[in-house]
Amino acid sequence: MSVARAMAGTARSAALAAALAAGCAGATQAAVLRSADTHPDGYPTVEAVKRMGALLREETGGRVSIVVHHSRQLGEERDTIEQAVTGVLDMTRVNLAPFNSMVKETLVPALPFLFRSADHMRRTMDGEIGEQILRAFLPHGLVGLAFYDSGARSFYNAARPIRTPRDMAGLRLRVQQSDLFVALVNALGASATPMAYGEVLSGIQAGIIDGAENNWPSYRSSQHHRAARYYSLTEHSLSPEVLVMSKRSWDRLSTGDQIAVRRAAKRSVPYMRGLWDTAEYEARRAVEAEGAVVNEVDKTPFVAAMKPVYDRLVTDPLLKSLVERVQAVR
Ligand code: GTR
Repeated sequence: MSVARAMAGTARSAALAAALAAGCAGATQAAVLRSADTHPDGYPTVEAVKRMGALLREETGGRVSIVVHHSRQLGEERDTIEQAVTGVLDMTRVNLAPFNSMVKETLVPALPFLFRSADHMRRTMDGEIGEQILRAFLPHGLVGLAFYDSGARSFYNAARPIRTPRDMAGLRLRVQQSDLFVALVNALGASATPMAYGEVLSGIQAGIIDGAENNWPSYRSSQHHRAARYYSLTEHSLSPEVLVMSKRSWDRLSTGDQIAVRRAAKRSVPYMRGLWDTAEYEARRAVEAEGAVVNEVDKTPFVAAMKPVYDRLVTDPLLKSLVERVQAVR
């Protein structure tokens, strides 16, 4: 690169930095955005939002930063969604499942066996389909900022390995508060119990439920593996995580700061994925070392059992076309 071009590039970046630091619409007060997460400190979603905060502070010359309230300090996911809608909280990182009834588009990426792989999920959520789903939060008082990985969710329970849907008969399994997840579990012959995440461990220990379903890092960090040691690799949903901001908090930011927030959120995604891949691997190794019994599953009958779930929940033309577009992503 010539010296002149390099200098022009530097001048452009300096001008952009100055514009962002000054805030384009005039709001110049320092803002500390409060963000919630159900997971403990160190979990990939928590670390990703911290990274986003560091990037944001850098881009805005220290004017906008983020503090992450992890470990459910601000309540269960449903509570934090409500707080963000009403503007009591600036941001929350949750799974798409608790949004299924509020923002109908969020149902699609949570559908069982829709994504062929984590790569397929990433390509879909990084593209126009992901952007469309992020935009769908706006009429509900939220600004969709980014999707994070959540790996594949599988069933685990205290009673026995699940190899075929027949093994699910009679099991009481906790699901997220989403009609889709209730339908999914009931269609497989088990009995779905919607329950907040923070109540699952004591629910299994007290024998109110037999188990639940989740990805490796959550199975480990929640300690569920100690109470429900049979983990069966159904990998039935790759429902991603989403980071949303309160529209009320968003409106208080200058246009320049809004751009910086969006950019920092997007830039935290590859960082999160790096952490995620390591966390999945390590969580599986750790729970197995601590006695979890893992079994492979022939997914064919599980996939077949999902037909009535699709027939019942994917009736809206918008959702149908989204499903087809996801399937067409190569
Ligand atoms: C985790 C997810 C959380 C929450 C939790 C649950 O995998 O990261 O946001 O949805 O599952 O099952 O409630």
